Order: sequence, then structure tokens, then C-alpha cells
Amino acid sequence: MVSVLYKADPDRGRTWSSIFSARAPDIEFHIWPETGDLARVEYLIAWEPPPDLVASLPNLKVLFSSGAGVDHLDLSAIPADVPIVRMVEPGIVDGMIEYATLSVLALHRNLVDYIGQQAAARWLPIKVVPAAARRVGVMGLGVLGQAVMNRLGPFGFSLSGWSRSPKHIPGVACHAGAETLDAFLGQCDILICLLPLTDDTRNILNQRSLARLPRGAALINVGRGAHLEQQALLDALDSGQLSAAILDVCVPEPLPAAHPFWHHPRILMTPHIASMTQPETAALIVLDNIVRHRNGQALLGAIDRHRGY
Ligand code: NDP
Ligand code: OXD
Repeated sequence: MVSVLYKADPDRGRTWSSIFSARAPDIEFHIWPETGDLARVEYLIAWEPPPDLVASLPNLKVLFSSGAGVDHLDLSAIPADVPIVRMVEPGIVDGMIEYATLSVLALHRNLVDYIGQQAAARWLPIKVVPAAARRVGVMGLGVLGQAVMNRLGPFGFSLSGWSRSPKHIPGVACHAGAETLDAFLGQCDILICLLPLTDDTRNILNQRSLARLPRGAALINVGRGAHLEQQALLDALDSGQLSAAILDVCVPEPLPAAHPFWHHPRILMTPHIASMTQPETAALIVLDNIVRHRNGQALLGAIDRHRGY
């Protein structure tokens, strides 16, 4: 019998478990810390597996990240012949579309200003900028970045995107490669970071790159906290180079109570909830991938270890 070990949020694990038993009764599904016979575990679904867990699974065939990112995994601790698959599932995509749309519209319609005005009991309408005159750019044109662009299109924003390899997306000015970063940034009144965290993207939102944005631009960071140099953001907000930031991710998480981001009048914070893997849809995707693996077919969402995403 195939054995699957799940080591992520235990509440959601119960939903995973009931879907597995309904759809694939021939698969044993264990929720950590109940593991069954470790020697029989072939598939591990995990967020942050303890360092010795992978080493204790001699028959591990595939490691599934329970999230879209894989930066929380120590790739060097996972045997080279074990594929690593990230989470690509409709629920996480829908969540990110909602959060990105909410954030873009909030910035487009000056919500940060109105929150401050309400606190000061000040009635002060701000001129509405037409969507066509607002330039929205997305760093990272992968599964999530492209889904966000598709949904923002109908609002009429002027859209651009940036990725490593060239893309052709109707209605989006696509830029590719490090040498195009400055030109891309220069077109972003609202910049969304939806990059994976890798050696190439760590601290990519720094003093230099933030200075390339049009004056008064706003930032949405839904990638990872380590994409952003925190002091560079504070300096850019204080100088007026940036007008506002919406941050779903930060370093460390949770952010300590004394951190200046909490009380900054131009920053809105959320606790890494932009999007979450939804067990109802994700379990079906992982089950499908297990079947694919057993049939010798390519795994959907397998990462490239050299690229780091
Ligand atoms: P994908 O792997 O599908 O897409 C990544 C995109 O980033 C690709 O377009 C890739 O380019 C681009 N990219 C990677 N490295 C570079 C680089 N050095 N320069 C330029 N572009 C680069 O990932 P997803 O869209 O599924 O997810 C993106 C990230 O979103 C996750 O890694 C995670 O960090 C974050 N996330 C955050 C959540 C939250 O709740 N805050 C929830 C889910 C995800 P190319 O297409 O050329 O390969
Ligand atoms: C993810 C996340 O990567 O929730 O899935 O950040």
C-alpha cells in the first residue's frame, strides 16, 4: 500500500485526509506526528519538514511543498533523485487574484490616504485617476503573476510585467531579464512583487530599484519578506519617492510588535494571508500527481533545483 505523510497545518490536514480516503482508499494518509511506518512513506507533503525527517524516509519518491514557494525547504537536504513539486492549484491562484486585486484597487483609489483622513476626521476628496492612466506592473509572470494580470486587465489599467524568460501576454508589455529591470520599473505606478525567493531575487526591492519607480509609486509585496530591504522602503516612503506600501510578507514573520512597519501611516500590513493552499482543490492536484508519478509521467509543478524555483 502507498503511504503518504503530511506535515503542514494539522486542521487542514484533516480535510486532505478525508479527500484521500474518499478518492484513493488504497493510499494510507498520515498526519504528522502520526507517521505510520517511516520506511514505507513514498510521498511527503510538507511546509517546513524538520531537518532529519527527509533522512528518515528511505523510500521517499516525491516531496510536495504544501505551498507555492519552496524557499522554506532546505534543498540540499533532499536527495538529488527526489523531485520537489511546488503547489500549483486553483484555490491558491484564486486567493492571490483576490488579494492582488483588492490591493491594487485600494492603492488606485487612495485608501491609505482615506484611512489616515478618517483617523483625523478630515473630509478631503482626492481626484480620481482613470484606470487607463494608472500603470500596474507585476514582477514575476508565473502561475500567480499571469493569473493576476488576466484579472486586472478588464479594469483598464495599463499593464506591464517582468520575468526571467520572455513572455507574450496579450495586453501586457512584457520585459525579460535583469537588463530590462530599470525600464520595467520606470513604468510602474503600482508595483506588485510576485517573485519566488532565490539568490537572484533576495533584496531585489532595494534603495536602487525603488528609486527607479516613478515618484509617488506604490508597492505591493506578496512574494517574500526577504525580497524587500526594509530600511530602503522606510526611506522611500519618508522621502515621498513611494506613496504607500501593502505588505503581506515580512522578515521575520510574525513581525515583532516594536517594528516600525506596524505604525507607519503609509503601510498596510497583513499576516501572510494573501493566498493559501486550499485542501479541497490541492488534494486532487496532489493525487493526480501521485498517479502521474506511478505511471512514469512528468510531474506538474516540479521545480528546477538549479534555478531555485
Ligand atoms: P512561478 O514559479 O510560477 O513564477 C515565478 C515567476 O518569477 C516566473 O515568471 C519567473 O520567470 C519569475 N522569476 C524568477 N526568478 C526571476 C528573476 N531572477 N528575474 C526575473 N523573473 C524571475 O511562481 P508562482 O507564480 O506560483 O509564485 C510566485 C511566488 O509567490 C512564490 O514563490 C511565493 O514566494 C509567492 N507566494 C506568496 C503567497 C502569499 O500568500 N503571500 C502565496 C503563494 C505564493 P520565468 O517565467 O522566466 O521562469
Ligand atoms: C506559499 C505561501 O508559498 O503561502 O504558498 O506563501
